[in-house]
Order: sequence, then C-alpha cells, then structure tokens
Amino acid sequence: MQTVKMVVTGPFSAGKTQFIQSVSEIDVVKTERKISSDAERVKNETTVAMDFGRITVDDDLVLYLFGTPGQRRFDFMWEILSEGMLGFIVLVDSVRPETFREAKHILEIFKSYASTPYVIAANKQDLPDAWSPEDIKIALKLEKDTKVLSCVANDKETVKAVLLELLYSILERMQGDEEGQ
Ligand SMILES: Nc1nc2c(ncn2[C@@H]2O[C@H](COP(=O)(O)OP(=O)(O)O)[C@@H](O)[C@H]2O)c(=O)[nH]1
Ligand SMILES: [Mg+2]
Repeated sequence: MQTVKMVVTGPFSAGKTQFIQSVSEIDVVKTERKISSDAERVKNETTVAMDFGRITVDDDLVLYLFGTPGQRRFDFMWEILSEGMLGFIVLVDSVRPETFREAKHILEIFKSYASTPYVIAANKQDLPDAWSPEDIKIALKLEKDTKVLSCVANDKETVKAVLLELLYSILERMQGDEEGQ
C-alpha cells in the first residue's frame, strides 16, 4: 500500500476546506474557529490549524490531504504541514483578483519548502465573475508548463480531476528520478 501526502493551500476563503470535504471518505477533521472583525463579511469560520482528509484511489493507493490555514497569522503551521508532502495544490479564488498576489506569495513559499510537483486550481469557476484559468495563469505570471486547472470545490468530479493531475505529475517525477539513477 502506497500513501501519498498532498497539501492543499491558498489564500483565506479560496475553498480549501470545501475542496477536501468534497472528496474525503472520512469526516474531515476540521479545526475551525469562529472569527470576528472584518473577515466576518466573507465567512464566520476559519481553519486555524489544518483540515485533514483521505481518499482511496485503489487497493494500493491512498491520498492524504492536508489543508492549510489561509491567514498569515497561522502561517507557522505551513512548514510543519509541508513535511513529507509529495505534491501540493494552490487554490486560487477566481472571483477575488485582489487575492492573486497572496496566492502567488503562498506558491513561492511552498516551492521553497520542497521541490515537489504542484498544480494551480482556479476555484469557484461556477460563479459568473470568475477569471478563467488562462487569465489567472497570466495574472500570476506562472511558467508556461504550469498546470492551471478549472475547479469548483463543491463539485467532487472537478476536485478529483485536480487531484489526478497532481498525482500524474508526482508519478512522472518519480519515474524520471528512477531513470536518472
Ligand atoms: N460558488 C462557490 N463557492 C465556493 C467554492 N469553493 C468554496 N466556496 C465557498 O467559499 C467559502 C470559503 O470556502 P472555504 O472552504 O471555507 O475556504 P478556505 O478558507 O480556503 O478553507 C465558503 O462559503 C464556501 O462554500 C466554489 O467552487 N464555488
Ligand atoms: Mg478552511
């Protein structure tokens, strides 16, 4: 049995908790707390430590998903959560371009932790104001070969598609490493 650890990160309210909840076969271990102040306009709960979910791909492959807290004041958790990850997903809130800079910053930080494969998920594509994955790729100044995938976090199929793309990249990397030896 092979287990693969993936981290799901991205700005506050991008949809990380929803993303993990949609596909996890166990009840997501959430660590949400009520929040007050201006953030309340967006939502009134936030993830303070992490979300944890599991998805069985087949008899010999299980994915473990770790969702990060999105707010800077909890970012001391990020490096701890990234330990042992084989890949990561940066969720972008496609309807809030004012968060794109933060998404890019988070991407750079996770790249610095480990040189694993990653994908970008352009989330909330069901909403009319959503920026397209192509436009997000340009706005975030991503490299040409970076995968930017369309996603709706409450739609299990799109979440699975994102996870599979990352899994392919991870498997490709592993094969490349083997050939290089
Ligand atoms: N319409 C729409 N709403 C979403 C989507 N993903 C998340 N949301 C909503 O956005 C808000 C923030 O999601 P949450 O998972 O708590 O974000 P987190 O802070 O990244 O964990 C919640 O109200 C979700 O229901 C999506 O793909 N489409
Ligand atoms: Mg959350």
